[in-house]
Amino acid sequence: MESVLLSGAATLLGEARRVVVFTGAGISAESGVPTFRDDLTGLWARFDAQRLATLEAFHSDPDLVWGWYEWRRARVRRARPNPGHVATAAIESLVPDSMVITQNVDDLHERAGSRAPVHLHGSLFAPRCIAEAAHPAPFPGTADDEAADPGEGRRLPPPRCTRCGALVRPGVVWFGEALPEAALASAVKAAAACDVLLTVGTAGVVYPAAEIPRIAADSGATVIQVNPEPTPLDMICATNLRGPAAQILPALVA
Ligand code: BJW
Repeated sequence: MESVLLSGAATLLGEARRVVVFTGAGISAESGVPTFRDDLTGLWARFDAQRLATLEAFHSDPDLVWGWYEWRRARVRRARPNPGHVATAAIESLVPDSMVITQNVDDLHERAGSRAPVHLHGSLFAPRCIAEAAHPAPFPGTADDEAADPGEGRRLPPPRCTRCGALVRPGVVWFGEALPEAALASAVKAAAACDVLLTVGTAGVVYPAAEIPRIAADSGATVIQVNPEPTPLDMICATNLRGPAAQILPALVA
């Protein structure tokens, strides 16, 4: 990558007063957490999203879905934040008016020191009762439990809610489900008000999350992208830094 692009982006970031860092699965790739859409290693290259990441799938085969998410949760527990997560937390320290908005369901931003990342697609660590209207909060007792790792492709029966006996489901946002209202509202507000939005490691194809960088661009912010591959967001970005997040983000804050 041309160092002039990198130093120009670092200058823009250094001069910004309000920064949003918008992240996707690519930022956790170098921690060993698989992305979704990368050709050979992406989860959707190996697993059927319709059978695993929809409410219908959970209703029809809860043990398959719960087992798959427990396997993923165990993988994330074993992973460690990488220099990209650490640099993101450093941006938050350098720019007090900043926000990390992530589509990721892992907790690597938190473990790297980010203050309160906004999770647009929920969390692997906040399972909840499927009778959501009755129990909207994370399921008590499961959030911090040591996960049993059932192994790849193994079934595991989900626990039952201790209050009503209904099944407990993963606390993530599946296809066709609404994003958490407060998280989406604060993300939209921050995107519309920032000077610089850094979009990192996302294919930018899942909506409404993919609107976030577009809202920033439409509101006059400079959008900088970090991704080894081109994405549909290229055209709204002032700078496209092609490369892995764990190398480029530390160089941006050095
Ligand atoms: C690196 C790197 C390195 C690699 N460094 N980079 C047609 C048009 C528009 C919308 C729709 C449509 N048809 C259906 C929809 C709606 C649908 C949608 O967007 N579908 C599209 C796929 C077409 N959206 C929804 O269903 C959403 N809900 C909704 O619309 O609700 C409406 C509603 C309103 C009111 C009431 C009820 C309903 C919900 C979307 C939920 C997404 N869920 C998932 C799974 C979460 C749980 C789980 O983890 O299992 O979220 S899908 C998956 O995609 C996950 C991710 O957060 C999300 C985004 O993926 P991301 O992060 O971009 O990852 P990848 O793998 O795609 O890309 C990785 C990138 O990293 C690549 O670019 C690499 O190059 C790069 N990379 N290594 C930096 N080292």
